[in-house]
Amino acid sequence: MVRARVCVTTETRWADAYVDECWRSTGRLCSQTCENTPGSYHCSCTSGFSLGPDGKTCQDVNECEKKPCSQECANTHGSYQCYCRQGYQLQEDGRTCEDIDECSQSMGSLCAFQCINVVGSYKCACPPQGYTMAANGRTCKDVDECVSGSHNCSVGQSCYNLQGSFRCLSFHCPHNYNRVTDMRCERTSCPPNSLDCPSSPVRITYYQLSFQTNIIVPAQIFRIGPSPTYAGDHIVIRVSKGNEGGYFSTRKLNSHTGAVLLQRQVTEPRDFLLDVEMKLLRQGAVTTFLARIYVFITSSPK
Ligand SMILES: [Ca+2]
Ligand SMILES: [Ca+2]
Repeated sequence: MVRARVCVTTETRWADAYVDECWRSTGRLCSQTCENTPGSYHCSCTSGFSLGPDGKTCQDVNECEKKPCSQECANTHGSYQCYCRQGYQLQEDGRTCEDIDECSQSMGSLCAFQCINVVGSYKCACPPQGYTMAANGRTCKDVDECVSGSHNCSVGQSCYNLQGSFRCLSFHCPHNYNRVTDMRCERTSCPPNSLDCPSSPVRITYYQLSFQTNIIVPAQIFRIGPSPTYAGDHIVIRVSKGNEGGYFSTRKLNSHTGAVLLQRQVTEPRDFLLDVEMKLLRQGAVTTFLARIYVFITSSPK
């Protein structure tokens, strides 16, 4: 019995000297981590927290005060999160925001003509001449130079607007023709004994047509026929000038209507001036009419 009592006393003394406050305390001494030390203890906090003035409470550290993010910082309990503004993306370091190259990511769908990457955003551009940016900021619309007055046509010329450009056209009437309207010349009466005059066109009419490159061919682009028509009318049409490349052909739709077709694909913008001659056989007489047709092939709209 005596030996046992001595043993207990010794054990108690040892425990008094090396008491572990962290384990012995019924209440929590530290809000997070308690570390026992010889004769005492101290509290510590995990990353993102700092020990408060009372030496036991851990308080959230507002990391954003040290500005760790290149753009936006949001403090969270025990940590923080970086955010980027629109047009930027967070890098792998979790802090740095870098510009998004919208142009290369969108595969050309953002802008109709040209996409230009800028820091934090992007912008669309139009060809330097002939187009302006539409209100949507994405597509380009043709400038109508003839309406805006930015054309350089002379007083005697007509301005004709095209996608991305314009043309100044002159409509001349040959010397034995009268100008009836801006676009029409009519032959004066033939001098007696003239051989050429009766077979020359009684009327020359100008037309302008415009198409985009690479339209599907064959495409009927023009119709011609007498007006009014009479029973028994018969016409013969041909392209008498301007079809050196064989781009055009004619077709008779019925006895008094002919058509001009674009039969060969035009891949590059170019201008044509076609003379389409129609001979009308009516009551035994032949009369010639001439349609002088400007055909403008423009590049596809941007
Ligand atoms: Ca950008
Ligand atoms: Ca134009």
